[in-house]
Amino acid sequence: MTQRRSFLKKLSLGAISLGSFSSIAKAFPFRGKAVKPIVVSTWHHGLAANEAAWKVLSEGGRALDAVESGVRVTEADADNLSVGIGGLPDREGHVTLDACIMDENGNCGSVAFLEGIVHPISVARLVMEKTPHVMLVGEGALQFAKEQGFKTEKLLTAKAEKEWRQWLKTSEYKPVINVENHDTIGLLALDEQGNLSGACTTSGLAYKMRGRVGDSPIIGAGLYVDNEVGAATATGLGEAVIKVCGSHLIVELMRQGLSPQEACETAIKRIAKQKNSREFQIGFLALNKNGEVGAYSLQPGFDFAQYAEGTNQMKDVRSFYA
Ligand code: SD4
Repeated sequence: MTQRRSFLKKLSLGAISLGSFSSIAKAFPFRGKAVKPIVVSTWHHGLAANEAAWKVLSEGGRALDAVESGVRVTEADADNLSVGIGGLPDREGHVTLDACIMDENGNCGSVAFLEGIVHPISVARLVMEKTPHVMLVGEGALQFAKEQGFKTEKLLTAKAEKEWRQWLKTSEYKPVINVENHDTIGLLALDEQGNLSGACTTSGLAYKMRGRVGDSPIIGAGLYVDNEVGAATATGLGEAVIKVCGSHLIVELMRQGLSPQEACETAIKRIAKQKNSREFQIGFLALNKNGEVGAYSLQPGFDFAQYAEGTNQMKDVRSFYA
């Protein structure tokens, strides 16, 4: 065979496999009536966040508004030690916040290493809507927030400061499974119109190094939304999630025909191959375009809140390790 003919043959084989891929995409298994609206969010504080999101959705509102309203409840909760105003600080005593948001059109916005602002999710939304960028960090994010009229506040609450001073006595840096990691909120919603959006917000790992950013504000890691397919979000040790582009991975697996549950399990199994995977926690939560939900974690202890068909309830999650 001449070189040219073999090249053409390869091309046509490529076309066949591309063709079959697109037929998989077309046959994308959304069977039956979609469950909508629906909102799901990580951990127990998700119940209160879901209430606010559901209010928007049940009035026919947009998923994007629902996800922002939902996680703002958690950000404003001073008792929550890992999101917003109540967040535990880094090892130097600074509370630094990370958040991102993504809408049904693939637009997204993110802030990281932001200090002095209670609602990083709303700053992230404005990064999405008012700037040509996706992500602003640190000083620049703060400057933008101030320009947009956000008030700055001291974020270290008395409760968080007390915990930090206690930690300083040993300064032992060891994120504890389901203890220091148990409060990031990732919230996904499907609205009445069938559109998906997601939001994720956190103060990150307690006693992290100054400047450390986790997965939560990274589009594709802590959160990803593709309105043709589904959405996913992550909680736990951000470094491990970033290494596999966790949320994007789950959405792409769903695109290939996996259910949200199968996609979360596949992503967790990949993380389980990482070094020391018995010593940290990861939880994934996914929602597809049809309102089907999946969740899976590395270690036991992860749960999520689901509001659908008028009921807001906690759901237990199975884990890879016993
Ligand atoms: C981080 N993923 O900064 C976040 C922490 C977290 O529940 O999820 N806590 O790595």
